[in-house]
Amino acid sequence: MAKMTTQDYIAREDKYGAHNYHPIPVVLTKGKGVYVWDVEGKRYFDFLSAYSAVNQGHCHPYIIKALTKQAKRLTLTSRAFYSDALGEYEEYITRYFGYDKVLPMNSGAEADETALKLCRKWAYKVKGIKENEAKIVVCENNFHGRTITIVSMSTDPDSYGDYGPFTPGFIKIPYNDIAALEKALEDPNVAGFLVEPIQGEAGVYVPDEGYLKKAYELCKAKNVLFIADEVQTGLGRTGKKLCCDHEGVRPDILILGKALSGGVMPISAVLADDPIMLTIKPGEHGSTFGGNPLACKVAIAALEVIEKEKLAENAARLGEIFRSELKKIKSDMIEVVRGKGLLNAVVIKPKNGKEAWDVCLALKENGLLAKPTHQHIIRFAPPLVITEKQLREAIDIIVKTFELFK
Ligand code: IF1
Repeated sequence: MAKMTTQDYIAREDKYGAHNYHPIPVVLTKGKGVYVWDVEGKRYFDFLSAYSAVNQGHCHPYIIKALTKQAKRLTLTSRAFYSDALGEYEEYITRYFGYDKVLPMNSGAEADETALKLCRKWAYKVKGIKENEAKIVVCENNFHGRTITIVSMSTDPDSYGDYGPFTPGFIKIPYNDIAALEKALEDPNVAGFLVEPIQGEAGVYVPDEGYLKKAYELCKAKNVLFIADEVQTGLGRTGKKLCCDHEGVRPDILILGKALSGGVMPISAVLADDPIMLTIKPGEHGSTFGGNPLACKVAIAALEVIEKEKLAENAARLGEIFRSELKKIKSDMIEVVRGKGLLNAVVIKPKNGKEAWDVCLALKENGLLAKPTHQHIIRFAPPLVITEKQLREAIDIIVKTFELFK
């Protein structure tokens, strides 16, 4: 049979797969570190990192070793029984982030859902809010996942359109707006404030210096839980272990996902101290794969890599270089460059009918993969293992590509 081409692979996916994505037309078959290869053998810099799930680089050998070793021993017991791996992981991750306990889940959305349930349970059992009256404050332009309750919090019609009726109990306020939060917290039924320390999907919106700290203090003053969704911003991505660390904020509930597995399988987690975590009793929450032995060993390895290879420090240093080099580019298509650590974005001003999508297609031709979000914003987020030499090569590709749109 003739070798399949890129078009053949795309046509097959189109025929048999749901059309819930519109990918950049490249078919990947191999990944290693900061590079991915397509089926034609072409190598690319991966500047999306699976939306920050492969902070440790593609197929990191240390993580793959942990995966393959455990995969031959025991992958899943369910929580009907104990396993030797779960307690080891629970102790490791709670010490790593400084919390009493962890509730292990699989996808980021499941972790966000778990955090919402924890917050409501705490509202009724501890804060004393009347049953079914608890409210949670969220920010406009948020992204926390794709379940019906999570899109009930969304202000993006692409996320919530035609998925009603929606889960009640959410108050939406502008992001990075302390006055709006202060006003919302006057409602005595508010139990929690769920926020992304940087809004990723919205286009890498970095809030004002001090926003997270002030927000945290307002929540504490009103006995409201500060819930940080660090699924995308956590695990070294913004130049610190957690993005909240930039402001010394310790969330009451911490939500992790994506790079918690180094991109080898879905692993997410919710961390909290006993007064919150122990409000959920046996049989009141769970999941078949949550805390499976394979995930436990993979997550320990993924976290070890972040520490041992100083990925947060690398992200902080190289992020500065990235933003300063991109700000030098003379292009009337570049409106603004913003970000923190190696979570960055460029806002594109359309020109002669060309927009962010066209720039991404040209970047692909030049050997770098990135994808627009919200039409005009290109997110640049390479694996945190990238070296300065590789980063400068990638910057050269970006500079060269914008030259094409002069
Ligand atoms: C898609 C976005 C990024 C997240 C935050 C929870 C989740 C995500 C802050 C849910 C997931 C992913 C989902 C993926 C694309 C990607 C994405 F554009 F959708 F929003 F990264 F910005 N909290 N984000 O960013 O985690 O259930 O996906 O494991 O749905 O297209 P998940």
